[in-house]
Amino acid sequence: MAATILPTPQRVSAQDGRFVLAAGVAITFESDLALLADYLQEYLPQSRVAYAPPLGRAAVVSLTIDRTLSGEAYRLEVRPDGIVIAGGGYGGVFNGIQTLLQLLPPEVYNGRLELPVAIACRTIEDAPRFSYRGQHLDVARTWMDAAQVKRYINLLSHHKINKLHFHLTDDEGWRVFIGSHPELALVGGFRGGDSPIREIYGKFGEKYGGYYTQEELRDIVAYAAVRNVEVIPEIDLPGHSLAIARVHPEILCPYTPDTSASNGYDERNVWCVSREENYALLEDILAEVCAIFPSPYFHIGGDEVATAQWKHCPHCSALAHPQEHFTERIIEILARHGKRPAVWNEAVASGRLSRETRVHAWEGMEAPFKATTQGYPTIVMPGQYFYFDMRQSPHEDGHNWAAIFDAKKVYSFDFSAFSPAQMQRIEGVEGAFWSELGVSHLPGLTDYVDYMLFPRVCALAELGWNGGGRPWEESLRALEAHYDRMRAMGIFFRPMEPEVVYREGKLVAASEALNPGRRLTPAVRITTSMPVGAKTPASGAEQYRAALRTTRTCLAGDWVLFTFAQPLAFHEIFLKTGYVQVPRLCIDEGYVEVTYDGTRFERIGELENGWLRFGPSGRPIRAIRVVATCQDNGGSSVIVQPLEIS
Ligand code: TNX
Repeated sequence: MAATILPTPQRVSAQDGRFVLAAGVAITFESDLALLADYLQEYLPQSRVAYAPPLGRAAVVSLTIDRTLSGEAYRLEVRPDGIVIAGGGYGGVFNGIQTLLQLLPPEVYNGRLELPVAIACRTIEDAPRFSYRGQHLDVARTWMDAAQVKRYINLLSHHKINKLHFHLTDDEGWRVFIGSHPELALVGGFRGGDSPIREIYGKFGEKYGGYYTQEELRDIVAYAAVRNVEVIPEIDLPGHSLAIARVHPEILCPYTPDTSASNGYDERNVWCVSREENYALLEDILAEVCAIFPSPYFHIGGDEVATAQWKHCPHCSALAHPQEHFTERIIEILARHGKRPAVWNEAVASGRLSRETRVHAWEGMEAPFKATTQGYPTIVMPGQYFYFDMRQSPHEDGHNWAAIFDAKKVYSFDFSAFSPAQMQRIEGVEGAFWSELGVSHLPGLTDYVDYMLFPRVCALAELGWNGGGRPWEESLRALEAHYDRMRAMGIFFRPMEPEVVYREGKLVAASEALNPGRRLTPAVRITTSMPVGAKTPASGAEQYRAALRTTRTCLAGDWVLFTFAQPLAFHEIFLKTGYVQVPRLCIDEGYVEVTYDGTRFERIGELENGWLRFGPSGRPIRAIRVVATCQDNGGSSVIVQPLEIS
């Protein structure tokens, strides 16, 4: 089962027996965990939060702290009499809850979970490889309102992502309301129309934009905190500052730019680093933003500074290192407000900035190599693996300057390229979502962002949790088993491209996992002793398309028979009852037989969690029969998946 929890837990040990999660189950908690008890209760609406352990032998899900574990580590025990989630801290308990949700049917994510649910007993001991598992969101180019941002926080948190890098300002918009300078958001939050910021990126002929009030931002922060997500704000400085420069042109270097190519429009977007008043304005801005976000870090940008603007400046041109000069001043301001700086890798190019500075290394593999060698705490995010604004195949939408790649490539990221000393500097990984192209896709809908983020975020989550290195086939299986969960979460995700093969005069498209290059789909008839639902007939499984579902539970002696039209030679057959991702609605106990002559059956193995994977025994087989030995599977039907034959 372990393979289907995403990200993969470190250790899972199966035990005998099962726990039946039934309506009325009590959630008990240690005092610091009240928020999490309420959180879990939202996913288990038929449960009740109990302020004291219930008397007697009532079943409980209990949330506790175990100080011997590290903060985000947890131990999840499913025992016959209840479930215990022990975390090193709040984050650990949260992570344990996410794993528990994944042990339940996907409907747990859309409010349609039906109880009771039987969960096989096991102990999961788990902890993340990296403390920083982040996703960046650019809300400057495409405006996303607070509800959209919260939705992403929630989706990320289900994948144990624990940082949101919130890119709040850029050339195209200023998205945070600053009380001491309201014009920044009121004017600078919009482009086109009567705004001094001209229209761009798929939004033409209308005024476009938006900003967050400080109340909304505090609400986002609190919502994220419940979900173990730290929100790290970014005000991108000293470049990428066109929006604020159009509202306050006096922050630019004092020279008259040549605007003949831009119809008189001043396109300069870099702060003058020599103008003293700029630091007072920045102090006003940063002080307010620091107060909103409790994160110990503040991202101050530093990327892609158009340094030519300083060369034209009578003052800045005299400075040997204008960007460092500026960054050091900003770091001083942040320090006064109790924050440490984070920057894009360009800002530490010379290596002279303090080693307190966290570096987001995006410019190829060289960037994280260099930053870690220099001794900076580093977030690994080279564009060709982590820029989820890149297109996923040549014919899809997205940028392509860093690479064209899908989730498979994200999974393939190889940390062994770093030395042990470098690894010590790596705090974790981050995906980036830059949104220049988002506005062309109905920005009020989240479909485009969903499509670009998922399932690449799933791969990011796996890398951040485990450091990667698993065989692709295993990751793909776990990912495809996760599709139903993403569907239930309402994610408009991009499935992995199917593999297309030419077979028996037809082009056949199939998932790569179901068809690792050599999947067989021999003609088969499926019959069973149990009544089959009209909407879930045997024909779907016979065509290897959909699962069969009965209309009652299984009793001892019930059987399912797969009869092949031709004797079948094979390498491996994966026979699965129950949901793809959880051992529920399966034939809990039973055995599997095959026949070589069509009449005499030989027993070849027992079901485990409703599954059996078996190899050939020399002769082609004519039929497979599964026979139940259990009375009742705790549900109201039995699911039989199409055979996976290679
Ligand atoms: C580079 S990455 C940028 C962004 C763009 C992105 C597009 C970085 C720090 N700067 O401003 O949106 O490329 O992929």
